Amino acid sequence: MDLPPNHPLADGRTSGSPLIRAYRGHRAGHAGDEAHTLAPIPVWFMRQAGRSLPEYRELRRGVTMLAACLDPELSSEITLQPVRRHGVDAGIFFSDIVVPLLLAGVDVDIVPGRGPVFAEPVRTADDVARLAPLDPAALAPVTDGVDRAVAELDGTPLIGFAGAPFTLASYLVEGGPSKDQLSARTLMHAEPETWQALMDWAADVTGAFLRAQVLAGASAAQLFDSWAGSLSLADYQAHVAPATCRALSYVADLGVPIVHFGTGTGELLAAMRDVGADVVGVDHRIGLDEANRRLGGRTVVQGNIDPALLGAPWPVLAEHVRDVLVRGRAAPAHVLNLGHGVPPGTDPDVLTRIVALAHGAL
Ligand code: 1CP
Repeated sequence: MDLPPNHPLADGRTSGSPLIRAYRGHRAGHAGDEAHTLAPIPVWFMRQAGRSLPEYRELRRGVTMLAACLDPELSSEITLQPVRRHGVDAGIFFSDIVVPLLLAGVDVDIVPGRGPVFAEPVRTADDVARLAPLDPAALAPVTDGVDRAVAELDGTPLIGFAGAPFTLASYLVEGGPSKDQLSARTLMHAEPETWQALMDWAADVTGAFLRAQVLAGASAAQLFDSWAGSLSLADYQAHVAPATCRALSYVADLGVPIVHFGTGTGELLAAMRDVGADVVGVDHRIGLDEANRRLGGRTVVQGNIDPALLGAPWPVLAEHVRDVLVRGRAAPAHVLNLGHGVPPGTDPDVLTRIVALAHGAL
């Protein structure tokens, strides 16, 4: 299927933007010339919308996280806040990976300081059989929020996102955040059929959430498999990759660049590309030059400023960012980002300075 003719990627508003050009493998300037080394690099930050911004904390006063996600006026405004403040090259839609689960009837809450918590963890074949499909009409608050954000963003692309089936399934099985997804990984081996049914359900729900955002105006799609780093490559390929392919198949026909990100995934980078991603997000644990080597030199990379350094003195951080930019030159193209999300205590001015550095103004 083609994108609607008034979609920003179809009508030309975002197709020539630095982010989309980089996601499609183009670099500003030409390899080998001076302009190449000085060329601006597009930049955005995972979790740029949210707790590091005082204007976000102000808007969220008295509104729960999930209520904010389902209020199109709030979700669009929160999406726009970091774009206005930092001049980043993309907005990322303000929502959460558990929103489509909630919309499919799962009893989930986001507990401040903890994260998503489920009233009834999903651990047996019966539990999985009780999971309901997602009614597409339930996604209206999401598409409305995307629509409003895109209308304001003009030529700045919006990134739609969703959680990958493994990360969602690990929350569902554990009942909340966990250190190493032990119960989920046990279920994967103890009851492979139950596991596969859960993964397929999660793929359909999260795939529909991602597709809805793209059709409503997102110019790129990022799949977060934040906790995939707890898996061996063999387990990833046998028990996770097929459902991730299934989730990505929901947007594969739309022609938007697809980014795939996880943490601790140095051993999984090529496998995470091969499920159908155009761009691989890399965390801070390996250099982008090494990531590029592991990806065979043919994949666009995104990353990988260590979030811990956001709290270091500017000269220390600036040197680290320059090192990330230099290593990123090994890849066909590079979008600067963090290795994981913005920590809540980050001084937002530091993020604005990183944008200036990436754009060549510092
Ligand atoms: O009240 C609050 O402000 C709660 C904090 C918060 C926020 C701002 C949560 C709870 N989610 C969000 C928004 C959010 N979640 C975005 C917003 C857009 C942006 O990036 O600017 C995004 C992309 C997510 C995605 C998300 N949610 C991921 C994948 C990215 C990642 O950080 O790895 C994950 C794992 C979640 C689950 C989640 N939601 C919230 C928290 C604290 C967590 C992590 C809990 C855990 O440690 O397992």
